[in-house]
Amino acid sequence: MTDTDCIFCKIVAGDIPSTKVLETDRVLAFRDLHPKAPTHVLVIPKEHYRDTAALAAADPELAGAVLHAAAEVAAAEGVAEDGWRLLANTGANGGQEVFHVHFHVFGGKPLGRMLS
Ligand code: DGP
Repeated sequence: MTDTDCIFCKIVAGDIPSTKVLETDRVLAFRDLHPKAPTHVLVIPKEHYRDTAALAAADPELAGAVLHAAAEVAAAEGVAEDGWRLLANTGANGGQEVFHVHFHVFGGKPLGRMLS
């Protein structure tokens, strides 16, 4: 399942270049174009789902595979021990700009607290 107008589907297809850090048969991780931390990687399912809710409803196993890949990325980037952040902006109020579900992996510096 792909969306011909989707930037991340084009990255999966290789039509838009990206710096890949991890790839499995169903999951891709690549560096964010505008990094907000020393490690800033996007982890996506190769199949197109618009957001976290759609992915979780349609394919919980794939959602788990994406989560597993995010932890592998953190370990491979060397940020697992010091800590890292996983973020999924969801929908307009959540600040989502690209409507192909993705998880941001941030690390490599103290990230501060979002909630206090
Ligand atoms: P979000 O607000 O959660 O939808 O963030 C989308 C992220 O996607 C944003 O941090 C920038 C990144 N991004 C957008 N277009 C591209 C692209 O073509 N390549 C890469 N590597 N990242 C992109």
